[in-house]
Amino acid sequence: MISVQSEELDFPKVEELMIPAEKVAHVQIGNPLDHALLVLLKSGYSAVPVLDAKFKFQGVISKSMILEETLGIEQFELNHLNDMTVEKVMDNSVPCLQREHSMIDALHKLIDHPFICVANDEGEFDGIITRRTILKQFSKYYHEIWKRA
Ligand code: 4BW
Repeated sequence: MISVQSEELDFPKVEELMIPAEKVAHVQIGNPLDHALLVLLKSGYSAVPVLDAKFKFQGVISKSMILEETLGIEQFELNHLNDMTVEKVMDNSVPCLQREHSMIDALHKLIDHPFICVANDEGEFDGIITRRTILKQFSKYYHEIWKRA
């Protein structure tokens, strides 16, 4: 059994681990769904942040949310995609973090979400923190602690 004092671990802040806004694929709240689907397919991500025209964080949209919306009674009705906007299908109840939060705050939220958006006091989008980053960080700690034991 390895024991470690929590004060021995210096957990980084979200701002040290996040992917900055300029490297994050996103869509705008007023975009038609066909555009959003194109962004998701081209970027290769299953979900991306939704921003408004002032770059404020509004929610998250995923491929499955869009496909679910196009599912008619018997078939996918893809021709309806340009009649609807991102706002209609996005999830606006997802949590958000600020740059000053600790990695542990991110860890708790990343249990239920693959990524968490980071925004400032005014709600302006700063970037995302992903499950991959946190797992990599914990793997690093684990090996450091193991070496010290
Ligand atoms: O294009 C990719 N490059 C790399 N290096 N890894 C990728 C890429 N696409 C997917 N992955 C891997 C990552 O490990 O597959 C995981 C799941 O991807 P997802 O969810 O289902 O598209 C990735 O895990 P992650 O890095 O922890 O990312 C979690 C989620 O965060 C992704 C995606 O929804 C979002 N995301 C990550 N980087 C993003 C992004 N969204 C927009 N822009 C980015 N740059």
